[in-house]
Amino acid sequence: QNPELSYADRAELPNVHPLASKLLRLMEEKQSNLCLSADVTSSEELLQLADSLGPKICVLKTHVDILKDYTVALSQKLQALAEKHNFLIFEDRKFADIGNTVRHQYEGGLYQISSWSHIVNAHAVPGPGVVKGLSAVGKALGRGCLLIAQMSSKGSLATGEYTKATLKMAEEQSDFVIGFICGSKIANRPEFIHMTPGVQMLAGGDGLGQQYTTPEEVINNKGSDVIIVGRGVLEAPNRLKAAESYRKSGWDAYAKRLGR
Ligand code: 5FU
Repeated sequence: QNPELSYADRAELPNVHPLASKLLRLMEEKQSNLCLSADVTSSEELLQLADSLGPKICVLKTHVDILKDYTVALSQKLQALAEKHNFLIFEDRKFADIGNTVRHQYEGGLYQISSWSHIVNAHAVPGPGVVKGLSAVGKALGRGCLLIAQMSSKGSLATGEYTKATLKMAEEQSDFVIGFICGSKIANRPEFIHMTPGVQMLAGGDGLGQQYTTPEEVINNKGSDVIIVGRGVLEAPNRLKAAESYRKSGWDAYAKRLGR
């Protein structure tokens, strides 16, 4: 087993994707492996969250199709906040169609996701064409994609051989795939970034199939790189305090994993 590389070391690897490198570098700078899942339904609240919690996070994850009042101006303001606070934007669109369709869904429609989201994700179920279609739009823009190798929800079918096949798909298109949505580290290539949803301070679930693991378990024991936290922060009485405590837990678990 190789000694564990730091995020900063991984940012400098010769074959790392430029976007992954940028993310790894800003994680080290901000001492944050926290991705906020900003699952709110008003643009104003989304912008307020991005501005107030921006300093604590490495990635802001959005579901723009749950907003009741999406406008182009919102995406421009989000980009400005990403610059201001040095985080990346990840639209959790979960593309899952043939290459030609996802190409249009990524570039066009109401949301024009490729124009503002640094990172998107895709299910592996259609086969490699889904990545080819997204890459046809996003590669020239310097964007990157995460493949959904595992899901946090109970009874997920993304397990075993499916997860392995997803890993292979990523390896074959590593000029656009920067990593995975997964429950634990699945790839040995340190260039890939592992991001894990289903994180709260207390293990448990939500009654609709979501399953929660703790930051310590995800980062230190499962070897993932980024914790994705939604309601753990959003439903806290003080969101800023909650974000800081997730940032600290995630970072402490990383330091422990490195033996620092
Ligand atoms: F791919 C996945 C997954 O496997 N589980 C998830 O929970 C994505 N998610 C997203 O992470 C989900 O759509 C929510 O946006 C977020 C988790 O939110 P929570 O409030 O922390 O449960």
